[in-house]
Amino acid sequence: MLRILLFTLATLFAIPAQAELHEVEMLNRNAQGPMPYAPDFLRIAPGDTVRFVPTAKGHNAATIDSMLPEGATPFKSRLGEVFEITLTAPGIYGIKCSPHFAMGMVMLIAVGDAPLPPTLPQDLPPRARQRFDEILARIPAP
Ligand SMILES: [Cu+2]
Repeated sequence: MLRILLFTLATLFAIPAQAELHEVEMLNRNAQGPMPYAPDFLRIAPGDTVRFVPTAKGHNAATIDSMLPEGATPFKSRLGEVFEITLTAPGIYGIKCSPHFAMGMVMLIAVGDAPLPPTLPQDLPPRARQRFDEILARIPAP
């Protein structure tokens, strides 16, 4: 009995926390308005994976250069394809749909307990800035 208990404890401590998979739909419209990611905000653990699903055609997911954490690798998925990315570098990632950036198709991903950005970069299209402002006003601080 003791051996079983010790084995169980050793197994529990040997396995790191299970990395999670988070799904984001890419849509043409929902209650948030046109061209949304759903959800448009995720807070995930370092090592978790985000799967972008093209529920509607013609969308993708790409990092925004001015909203990429230090040490993070930029990415850009192909239009209309399911895309999975594992994020390890902590921080706040701004994500855009390449063809619909100007229409405000953006989302935020917080990896780890990174604080939310106090200001947004200057180079955002007005509608992207507006949607980021809406997201930031809605979500709780870490
Ligand atoms: Cu799009």
